[in-house]
Amino acid sequence: MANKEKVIAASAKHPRPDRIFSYGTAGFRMKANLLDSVVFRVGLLAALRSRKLNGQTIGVMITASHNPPEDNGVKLVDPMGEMLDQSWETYATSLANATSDEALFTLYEKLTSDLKINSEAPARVIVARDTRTSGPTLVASLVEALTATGVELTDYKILTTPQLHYLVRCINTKGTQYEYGEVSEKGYYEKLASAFKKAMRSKKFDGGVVVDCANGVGGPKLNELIKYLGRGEDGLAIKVVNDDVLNPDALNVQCGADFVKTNQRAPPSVKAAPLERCASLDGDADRIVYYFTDKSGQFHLLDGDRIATLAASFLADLARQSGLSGKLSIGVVQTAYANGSSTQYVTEHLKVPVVCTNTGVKHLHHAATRFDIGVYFEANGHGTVLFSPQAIKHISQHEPSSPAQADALETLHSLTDLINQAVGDALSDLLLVEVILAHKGWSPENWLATYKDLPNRLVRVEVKDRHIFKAYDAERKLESPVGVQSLIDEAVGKFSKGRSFARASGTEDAVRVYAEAGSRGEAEDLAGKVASIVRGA
Ligand code: G16
Repeated sequence: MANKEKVIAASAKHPRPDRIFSYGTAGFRMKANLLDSVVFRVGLLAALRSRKLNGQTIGVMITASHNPPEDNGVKLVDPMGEMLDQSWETYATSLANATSDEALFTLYEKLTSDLKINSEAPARVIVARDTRTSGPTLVASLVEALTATGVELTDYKILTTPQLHYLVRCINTKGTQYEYGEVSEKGYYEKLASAFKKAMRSKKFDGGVVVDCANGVGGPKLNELIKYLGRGEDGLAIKVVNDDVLNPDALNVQCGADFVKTNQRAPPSVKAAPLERCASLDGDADRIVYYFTDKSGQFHLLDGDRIATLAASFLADLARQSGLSGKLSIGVVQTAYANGSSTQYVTEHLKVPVVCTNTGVKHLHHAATRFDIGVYFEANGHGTVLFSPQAIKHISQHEPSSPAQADALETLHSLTDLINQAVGDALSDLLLVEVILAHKGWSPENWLATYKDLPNRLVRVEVKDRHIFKAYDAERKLESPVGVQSLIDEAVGKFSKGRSFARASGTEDAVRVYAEAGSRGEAEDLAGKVASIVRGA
């Protein structure tokens, strides 16, 4: 039984502001000065979660990813490195909203008994944070909750979100048949670098890649990774830009994956030659988008949909070439934001099934586990590829019947190590894209030519109360406010190849509107019309 006095006294130092909190798309996100009590209470939940799982290590990541520098956030990572089990999100929300320190402790005890948690079981938590200035104070709040509840804590200081997920998975699989890697940041770099070199073998890169790190944690971590990749004559030349983590106000400002995806243009700070490959990470390095300008100076975005289609086609080819295609089911998971042309390309050209889920990697990840090779990416660049235990077994045990089969199998095998199996990881995805382009001998223009995106527009609409917007059908339709969906349907009906939806963001205080149509002008027009329907509601 937790020490009542200790928990209540510690909680009293972290008073809850007068507002309602909810565990959103990626945990709790808001202005950092509102988060103190939330992080303390997340510490209590982490203690419960670890004890419920008999002392398996739970991760806590303090980050607000793509959000502005003054925001912060907190999310929990489950033992295999995946997002917190969704059934526990409601407990997180209830703890965050408990009205007094006593009520908080009563709820903590109620959860202990309702969830049949052995309060004598050990509890272990690891924590990391991004580069925001509010991070250390929030970690201190977490530590107080963990100390009051007798949890063993390791603070990994500054890491990318995917590095924390990696460590959680490594710790919990150590000594088992699913051992994932060495439990250290160095182990992470070594694993990626060794898989990258194996995947490349004699293949050559055509030029280098410019990587915009959003002035976030991805900058120093990519610089570190580069040391492990080596830069022999045939190595990949990575030019790192926007890696200023000393100026906290620069984070995600006029740069980063979200800026590029939303504005459909390169950050002004990224200077690249025509046809040079460019990529942008987000503030905690779990998203990546590619882009380039052509010889006429026109900008072209190669977003998460493009990475998904590139990866799916490459993996399907490798499965075929290694003689495993009959044994491995391949699928792609997308959200409503996926460009209609990408979905059509996957189903009609690649002949691979597509599943559509709600926004949030937790939803996509879950759906991807249903395939032997599950490729999941959000259009915003957040995603990865999951290999089922069955797939890993087939890939490891298959006897190739020709040198070509052996070659394909070796590449496939190296990709199971190169691709982060815990969560979408911008650094791992960067290397994956580079490997695929090198194998295919493709320029970004070849990649772009695989299909033609429908012109689209993403708009952020600020409303009084975004919570009144309730979506269904993988967030492609609104059930409330009543009547809004029929207005949207009516607007969409007036455009050729029109498609649009509105949904409340789970990370920002806004409603997002997505629209695509036959021409750029029509997509803009449709987005504007749906945005005003949302404002009117
Ligand atoms: C988070 C989630 C993503 C989601 C994004 C936007 O990304 O991890 O899955 O796509 O928020 O979500 P929403 O539209 O609900 O605001 P990140 O990179 O900010 O952690």
